[in-house]
Amino acid sequence: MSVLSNIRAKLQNGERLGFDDGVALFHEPDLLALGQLANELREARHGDRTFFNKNMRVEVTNVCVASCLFCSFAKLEAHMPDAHTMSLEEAWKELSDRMDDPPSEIHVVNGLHPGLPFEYYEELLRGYKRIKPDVHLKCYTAVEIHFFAQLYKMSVREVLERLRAAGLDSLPGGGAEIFDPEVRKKISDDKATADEYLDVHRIAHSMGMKTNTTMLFGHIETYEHRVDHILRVRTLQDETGGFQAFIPLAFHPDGNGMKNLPAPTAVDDLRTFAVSRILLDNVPHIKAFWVSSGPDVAQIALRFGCDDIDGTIVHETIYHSAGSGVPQGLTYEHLVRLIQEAGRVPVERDTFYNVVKEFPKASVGEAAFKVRDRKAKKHLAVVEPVRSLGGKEIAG
Ligand code: V47
Repeated sequence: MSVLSNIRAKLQNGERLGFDDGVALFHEPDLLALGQLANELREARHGDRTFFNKNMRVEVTNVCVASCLFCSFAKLEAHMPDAHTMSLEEAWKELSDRMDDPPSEIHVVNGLHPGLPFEYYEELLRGYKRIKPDVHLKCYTAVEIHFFAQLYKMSVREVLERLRAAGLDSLPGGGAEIFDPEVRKKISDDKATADEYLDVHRIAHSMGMKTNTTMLFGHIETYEHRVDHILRVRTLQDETGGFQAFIPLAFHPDGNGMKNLPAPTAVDDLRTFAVSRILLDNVPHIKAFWVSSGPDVAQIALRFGCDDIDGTIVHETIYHSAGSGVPQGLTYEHLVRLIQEAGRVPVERDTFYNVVKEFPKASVGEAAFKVRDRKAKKHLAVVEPVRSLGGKEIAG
């Protein structure tokens, strides 16, 4: 029996996959067969539905006391030339400027700034809720929450309670990196450990908060480390049930302490999405973050286990500092088209996966042709008169 048929048989018998199965899946040479298995599991949960939301990213400060090897975004100290901390007014303006087509979710991720008062973070949330009371605030990673607890001498629960009273709705998944202690020590020594990161999520879940979690892959870790990471997520999820989505993040090497490493390839991205879906039998959503994998790979990922694609994201900077050449945001229409052309049903969701709007499934190619038709008509409406005026041929 091949490795994959063996694993398929285990799943059919309701057996749970273990560490060795996970490693074997990463070594499976037949990428399409691996993707097929992940796709079956994805379709069993979600059919063709593919979720996305209208979100906005804000990074209010890149000042950071941690020195993660993979990070091209953080500047160590506030006086350094590219260090930047937004005033509350600047941060709020990011939302008030977009109130003609507002996001349903704001995702805030920051550096670990040693010099701001805790009230800054509370007031940031209050201000966003004043501007848009129903906006969902998915703010501050578990690493930030752990840092706040240390810096402001509170327990993690107190930090979360105060932030929740100020408007915090859920936690994003950033800061997980790789849980294995040896790898973590090498790439991310001076911030929350894996246990501390997971503990913040455990406490948030116990307070009834939903959270996401991530894995940074494609740097110095091995397949074994990835499996270990995914299984630690699965174990906590067994305990709490509070994770909504798992997001594998492909490492970007530009401008950081691991710049000599190659970025993971598309095949590695797809394999990692697929194995995540297969192993994480208790996390409802596997999210492709198109900023990290690129829109093209994220689109294919929708057939390799992913059922969610993040998001319309206005204003991303972490990946752009690390050399990502993709746009800073995708329009709503672009995302819908990307999902439809993958043969899926686009579903705009809120942060808790309630349906905001469900689109029809387009026949393959239809979505592409529609957009091209519309754009071509617009283009020809401009080009044709110019042609007839000058009588000159226009290139193309
Ligand atoms: O924690 C930083 C990662 C994360 C690099 O919760 C890098 O819905 C690759 O967590 N190459 C922030 N990755 C982004 C994040 C996230 C993204 C989308 C959705 C959600 C969610 C969360 O980005 C950081 C870190 O792990 N990161 N630098 C880099 N050079």
